Amino acid sequence: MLNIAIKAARRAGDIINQASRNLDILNISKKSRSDYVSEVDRAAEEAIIRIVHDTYPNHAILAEESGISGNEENTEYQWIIDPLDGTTNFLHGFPQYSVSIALKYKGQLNKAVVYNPNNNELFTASRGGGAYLNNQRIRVSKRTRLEDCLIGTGIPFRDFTHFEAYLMMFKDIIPHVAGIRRPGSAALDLSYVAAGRYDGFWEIGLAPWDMAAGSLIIQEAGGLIGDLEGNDSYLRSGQILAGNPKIFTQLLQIIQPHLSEALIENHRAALKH
Ligand code: 2AM
Ligand code: CA
Repeated sequence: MLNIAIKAARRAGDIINQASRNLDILNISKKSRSDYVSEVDRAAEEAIIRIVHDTYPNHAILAEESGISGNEENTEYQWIIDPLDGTTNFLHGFPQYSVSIALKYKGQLNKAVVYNPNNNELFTASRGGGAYLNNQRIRVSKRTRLEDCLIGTGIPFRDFTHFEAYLMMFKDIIPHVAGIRRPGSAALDLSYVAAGRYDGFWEIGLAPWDMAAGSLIIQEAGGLIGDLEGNDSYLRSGQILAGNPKIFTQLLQIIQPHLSEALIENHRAALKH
């Protein structure tokens, strides 16, 4: 099943690479403010779904552009697909975007692929089988002092409900760390935590397809991932904190005082589901 996910991610990557050579002739539409979709997102998604369905016609699918498809009744196998994570970067020719494909089995993430078609980096994981970058085992960083750490984040761009709380976290984290980065593809950000390039990451307002694959890759690389209270509602709440175990705990302590009522309520509602 991981092989099918890899095949689908590479095919989508080929479509994206080809289109990146002719960005000026692309058809682009806006889903909402600051939220763009191009014909490339759609073509890449169709290619992925076709490859998955050719082999597993009975599986359920949740994909960013087409939503739920396939056999919705199948509660055992569900594919979670983001055909192009970082569309805004892609449209600007800014080479930081990826294809993200995860497979849930009986409600648990089981396989994951994040593929960067710009540099051919392929991050993969299978539950219990470890995490890999281009077939080499990866692990989260060993840094323990926050002041030595490089931390990734995502700045709100569409939904500003939690903007004030986010800015308070940002303000409080900056003086404690070596540096902050905001590259713009959450799936790659999470993979970078797994590879030890970042020591931690946080964001508010992500969708399940942004996080599903990256979160298994982090866990299989020995990292921790949770919502901003450290619990496991993140795939539903969209609030996410990740890191090596030591840094996860230290970031949690800085973030906790800034959790607004709205964020706590959002997280409680997600836990109830
Ligand atoms: P997308 O390209 O699949 O929509 C990071 O903040 C996440 O938000 C990205 O993974 C990206 O996923 C999404 N995103 C959408 N529009 C964005 C924008 N204008 N700036 C940054 N991230 C954006
Ligand atoms: Ca995305």
